[in-house]
Amino acid sequence: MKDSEESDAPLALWKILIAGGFGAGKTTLVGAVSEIVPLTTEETLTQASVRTDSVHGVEAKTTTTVALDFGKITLTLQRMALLLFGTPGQERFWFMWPDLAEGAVGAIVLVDTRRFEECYPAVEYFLSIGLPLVVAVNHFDGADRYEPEEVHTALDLPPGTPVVLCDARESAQGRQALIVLVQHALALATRNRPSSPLPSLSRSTRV
Ligand SMILES: Nc1nc2c(ncn2[C@@H]2O[C@H](COP(=O)(O)OP(=O)(O)OP(=O)(O)O)[C@@H](O)[C@H]2O)c(=O)[nH]1
Ligand SMILES: [Mg+2]
Repeated sequence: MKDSEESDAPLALWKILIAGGFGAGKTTLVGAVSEIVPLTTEETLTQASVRTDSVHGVEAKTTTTVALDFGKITLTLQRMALLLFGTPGQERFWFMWPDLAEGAVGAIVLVDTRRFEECYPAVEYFLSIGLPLVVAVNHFDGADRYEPEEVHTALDLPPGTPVVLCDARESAQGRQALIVLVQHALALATRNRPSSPLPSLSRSTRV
């Protein structure tokens, strides 16, 4: 391997969760930013599931994630590769969250402002396990628009928790939200444990 290739190689490989309520845009975000063809586990929402899967507010939705989404993105400047795990949004699949959170360094929680309450369980869960999180506000067409500060207050987030605006369909916006999460996780790790590095799936490894 040439020296230049070695110096360009990502130093760290982090596991990141993309979470949020049902239909908030998790699968869309993973697909928009991933540099590999994303793995998806979409199943059709059928008439039989109507009582279980409320599509109120997302009536155009025809499929839902039943296990996870998976993608990958390299942040060249940060010399970091992120493995993205999109979580399932529906309550009947929440039992998977602890397994998906295993080894994760941070989480993006997507918020659909038409249905704020849908994101509460994910926010509460990540706060309860001490996982750094960034709230990404995905303004759907026709939805009321909110400033990040208003969302921060509405969700009663701990001081310092970043809130960003992010159209999940726009790769650049998803990427920026991930960079904010990386910076936030690094800042928290430095503050809480100045001498110990953040966990990494693979350090000094070419991915
Ligand atoms: N207008 C608009 N539509 C969006 C946006 N983000 C996602 N969508 C659409 O909303 C629908 C739901 O998006 P998904 O990515 O499937 O949502 P999800 O959070 O993965 O849903 P579950 O896995 O079922 O919880 C899709 O049809 C997307 O194209 C957005 O920012 N604006
Ligand atoms: Mg999904």
